[in-house]
Parts: sequence; structure tokens; C-alpha cells
Amino acid sequence: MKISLNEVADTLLLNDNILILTHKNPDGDTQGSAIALCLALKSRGKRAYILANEGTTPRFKARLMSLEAPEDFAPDFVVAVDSATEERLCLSANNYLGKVDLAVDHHISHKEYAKKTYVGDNAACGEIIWEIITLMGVEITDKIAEALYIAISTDTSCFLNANTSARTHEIVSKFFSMVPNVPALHREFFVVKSKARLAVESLLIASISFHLNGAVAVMKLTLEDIKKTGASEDDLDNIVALARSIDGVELGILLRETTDSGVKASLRSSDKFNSSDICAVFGGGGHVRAAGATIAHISLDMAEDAIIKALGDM
Ligand SMILES: [Mn+2]
Repeated sequence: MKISLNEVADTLLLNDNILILTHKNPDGDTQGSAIALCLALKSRGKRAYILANEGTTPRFKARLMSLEAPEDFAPDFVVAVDSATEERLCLSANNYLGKVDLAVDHHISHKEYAKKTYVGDNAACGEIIWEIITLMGVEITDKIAEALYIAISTDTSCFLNANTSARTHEIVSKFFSMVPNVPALHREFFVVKSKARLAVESLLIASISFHLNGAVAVMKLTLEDIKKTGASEDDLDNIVALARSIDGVELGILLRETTDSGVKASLRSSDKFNSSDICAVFGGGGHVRAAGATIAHISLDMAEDAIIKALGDM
């Protein structure tokens, strides 16, 4: 059932012993949203925790300290943030499939799986979390401000993606002065790259193939590449942006081997392509300009052919 923002705030205030779920391969938006919401609920006297996500990266470990649910926590209310489908929830959330009370999300491809759902037309789930905690009458602290800032700057690529609206800036302006050391945060999350990531980038550059007169760039990453470079998930975060950064490329694609002989495709596009529609052909989804799909039992080369063929058919 779809509910309004006011109803989301009221529902949260009426409940206690709340568990917050994040999505697989957690990014800054899902984790920042979860941290901000958790801190906000606690400030309203609630017992609230975030379910430990198997994919949590080192940058978030410290920020999540004391917010992760103890093993024996038995929630009375379960909230999912930034997860478009139930399958997208982190693996550790398996016990809660079919039991999510509230989903708060911003993906146009959202498939309702929770008892109550709010899907906003926002650049980041973090924007919606700001709206909710404001409605809950929560006073923004520096920790909440930092979490919201990470969430929103992640999904807008630091306020530069086409999804960035005046409303995005308006929301951030409400707590910007509370965010401690924005330049340091920016460098930590968006500038610094590990040597492993640099090594992966060099392999990806060597793997690039162009299609449709250079409008489409496909990069391929094997399991062997990942092993060889020692890259972690954090090292690979949003690495598909490399393909989209090339002059003339309107659609950047990263194809990555999965451990179960499939391929995970990540797409980033200009307004000339609809990433969400292309990924939908393969059972995936996301946003118009950023989407993903996992294709089972296929090689990297076959996945490339299938996607290029799908583009031709659209
Ligand atoms: Mn998001």
C-alpha cells in the first residue's frame, strides 16, 4: 500500500524496536539514509538498529558503530531504505523477506514488497529521509547531517548528475552548515582512489570496446582481474563512471563476471539512452540514467552481444 510522507513519519513515531535494512552492495545512499534514520529514531526515544550488511565497506564501519543490531535483536517494525525490490535487500536480510513493514525508496522501478511503501521522485533516498525526520520533529545533529550529505552527494555524483534539482540543493541547504569538514568528506568519498582501484581502471581501459559509432562504451571485468588486483567492493564502487567519462560516450556499460558464472551489468547514460529500460530487458532496473541487471549463465562477450542487440531492438 502506498502511503504519504506524513503517514511515513506518523507510522515510525507510532512504532518501536525498529530495524532498518539496506541493499546489497551498499552505497552511500542506502547506508547514509539508514544511519540518518536510525539516529533520528533514537533521538525520538526509539530503540532502533541497522541490520549488519554483509557488504559494508570500511568507510562505513566506523560510522555504523553502535548502530548495528545485536544478534538477538527482535524487531517489532522493519524498514527498508533505498531498495527497489525485495531481492535487492542485503543477504543478511533473508529472515525478513515478506516481513518488511515499510519501504522508503526513490527508484522508479520500485516493485512493492513492503506492507507500506513510499517512493519519492527524488535524486537520493537521503532527500526523502530528510523530509521524514523533519516531519518527525527531529533536530538535525552533525552526525545526521553527515549521513544525509553522504547519501545525497553519492546519488547525485556530488550534485552534478541530471537528477540534481533545486529541491536537492534546498534540502541540503537546511543542514549543510552542520556537516563537519565537507572538503575532507569529499576527498574521502569521491576523490581518493586505492592503488587496487587504479589497477582495475587500467585493466578496464584496456578492455573497452565501442559500439554505435562510439556512443556506447563497454568495459569488461573478470573474476581473475579482481583477484589479480586485490580490489574490494569499495574499490569498485561506481567504477562504471569511467566508461561514461569518455568523449562522445552517451552510454557507459560495465560488465562484470559473477561468482556463479553470470554477468552483472551496470549502466550509466545521458538522456539519449534509458538505462532502466535497457536493464529491464534482462530483468534488472534502476533509474533512467543509472541502472543495473544481473544475467545468469552467460559469458562477458555474450552479455555484451545481448545488450548491444537489445539496444538495436529498442
Ligand atoms: Mn539511492
